[in-house]
Amino acid sequence: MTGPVGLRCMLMRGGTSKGAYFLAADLPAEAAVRDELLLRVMGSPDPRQIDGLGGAHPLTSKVAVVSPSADPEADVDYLFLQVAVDEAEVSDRQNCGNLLAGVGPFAVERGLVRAGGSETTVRIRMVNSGDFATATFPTPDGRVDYSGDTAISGVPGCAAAVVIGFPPRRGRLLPTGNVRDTAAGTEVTCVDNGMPTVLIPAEALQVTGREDPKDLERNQELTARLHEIRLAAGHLMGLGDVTDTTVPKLTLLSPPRHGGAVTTRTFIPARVHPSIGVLGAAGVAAGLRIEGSVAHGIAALPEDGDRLRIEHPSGFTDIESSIDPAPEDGPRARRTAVVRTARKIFDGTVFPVPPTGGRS
Ligand code: NQM
Repeated sequence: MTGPVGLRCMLMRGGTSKGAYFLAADLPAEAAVRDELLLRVMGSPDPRQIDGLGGAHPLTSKVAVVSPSADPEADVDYLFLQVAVDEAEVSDRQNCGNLLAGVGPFAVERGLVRAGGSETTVRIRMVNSGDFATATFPTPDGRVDYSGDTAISGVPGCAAAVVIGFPPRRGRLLPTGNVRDTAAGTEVTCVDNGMPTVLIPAEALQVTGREDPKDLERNQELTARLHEIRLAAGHLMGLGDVTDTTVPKLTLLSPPRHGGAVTTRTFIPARVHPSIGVLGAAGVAAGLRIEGSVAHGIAALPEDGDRLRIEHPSGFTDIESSIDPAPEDGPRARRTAVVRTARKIFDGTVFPVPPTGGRS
């Protein structure tokens, strides 16, 4: 009998998600070999992920792979991998702005970046999209301090703030080139501010947009219609056949109920997000600001300033967002900033299910 082979791994909550963080050097270099190993680390495919680290939901079945960056504009590279729960699939086709919140602290913990005084800013290249971000967090005494009094909706208790900033994006905010498109007979706005997202007025689908996520997931007529819209929008957005991919996401919009700018329910894309993703929120915020988008007549934009409040099932996300409305080839995101928190849960060695499935 041979002993199990372990891997160095840190489990962290990043924003409202949870994932396994690895140094790229601790994983196989070849993507197919790495992904097969990560399935065994997370316990997929299995609806309960009972034999691995995964938490039986897309938001707790995530992996961040971090390495020193060769890009002079970044300290570290961050590759996000979505590990499917009940399918043997690992995808690099989407980003994750929530796990992003843990990347800076992880880089300091692993010695990739030196803590710089009472707080540290880490410059991050998001490998999935080529976008950049900065993350600033407290590092008194040269160590990451996760404790603080910042609360974010969807996470009990408080922790230290991780301030995330996104510089102007090179990509177009409107991937179809249109402010509105018709997808499977429904008028939508397709937006990409780091996460391809289809904005849909909830009213157009005969729902209020205030429903409980579980009720929306159970509504078969609604989910069938959303599936059609997503397939059509995927083609319009240049993403090809999106049947088996996790992007684009779909966000239902309805008027705000608690003084914010808009109420949202986001399909990611099968499950309904218990809150909203960071880049998902960035897309909604930008979409709200685009003249003529489907958000008009639904959203209540603040009179001034970049900050707006996106309401979602577990509370709200405040996000700062500004756009350049009229370059020649359509609006672009100027700047986006959001506050998250992150926490180291465990640091150690993970033992993946053996390749034999445990048979000797
Ligand atoms: O949009 C969920 C999450 C996300 C992604 C998803 C995210 C983002 O909440 O930036 O963070 O849309 O699959 O982790």
